[in-house]
Amino acid sequence: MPERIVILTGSGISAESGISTFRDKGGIWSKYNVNDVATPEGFARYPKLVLDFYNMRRRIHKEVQPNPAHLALARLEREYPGEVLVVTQNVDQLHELAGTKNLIHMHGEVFRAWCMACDARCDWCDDLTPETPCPACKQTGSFRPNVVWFGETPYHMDVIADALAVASLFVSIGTSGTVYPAAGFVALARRSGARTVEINLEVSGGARHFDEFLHGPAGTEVPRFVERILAAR
Ligand code: BJW
Repeated sequence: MPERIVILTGSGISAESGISTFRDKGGIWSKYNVNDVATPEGFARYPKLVLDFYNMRRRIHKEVQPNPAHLALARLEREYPGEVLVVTQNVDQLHELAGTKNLIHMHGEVFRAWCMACDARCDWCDDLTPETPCPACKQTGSFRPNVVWFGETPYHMDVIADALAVASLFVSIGTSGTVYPAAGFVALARRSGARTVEINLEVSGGARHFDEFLHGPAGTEVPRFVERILAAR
């Protein structure tokens, strides 16, 4: 029976590429009110503020490159004989740029847009304003970044649940374990019999559910961990 690995990544994996995390000192939520910029209610109240926030994020994300942690996960997928699924909470493109193929963006993607009026989704690299019409239905005011805000349902939960139920190894990298449902994945995987490993600068909210902790920067610890898995197979 081939081994199945599920890897959950959070903003910490992209920190060494130059993307801010959310809750660390100086992180995004220390500069922006989460209720204003990351909820449907915030978008209804302050559409320009929210779209400008994501325009700024999109511009930063255009400039960054994958770091050794993203590259190591892509190598793991290429060289590991079993199945490797990366579930990222990140809206950046760094896993794709590194070469990862079996990838789920559970919180959406900043380079895609979604029309809440007609449900069309499309790639989107430019700035958005409240006057930007949806290319499909031409309506304005409902066209927004295709990201998952608080109170909205993350993407592909059924596929993720199936993968967690059969995982033999679950690895969490660079996430604080404070946002659900992602924060609950480790407990689900462990209940299904998976070995659980955390890679982080500090102990996360789900610490008690992990069998092993690798504390250090993802750019150093992930390549080392991948090397170990590939050597042991
Ligand atoms: C390094 C490092 C380095 C740094 N190397 N490591 C009460 C109880 C339970 C749940 C709820 C509740 N009230 C409401 C809820 C639900 C709510 C929730 O979880 N709230 C909590 C805050 C309490 N969740 C939701 O609403 C979600 N939807 C939902 O639950 O729907 C219901 C449903 C569930 C299941 C099935 C079906 C339906 C939606 C959550 C949406 C989150 N959205 C955001 C914004 C996305 C778009 C964008 O990017 O702008 O997602 S918020 C933000 O947090 C973003 C992230 O993906 C997410 C997680 O953050 P992350 O990545 O963990 O970042 P940090 O900053 O927290 O941590 C960084 C970590 O990296 C730290 O640990 C550092 O140590 C580490 N680090 N440098 C290694 N170099």
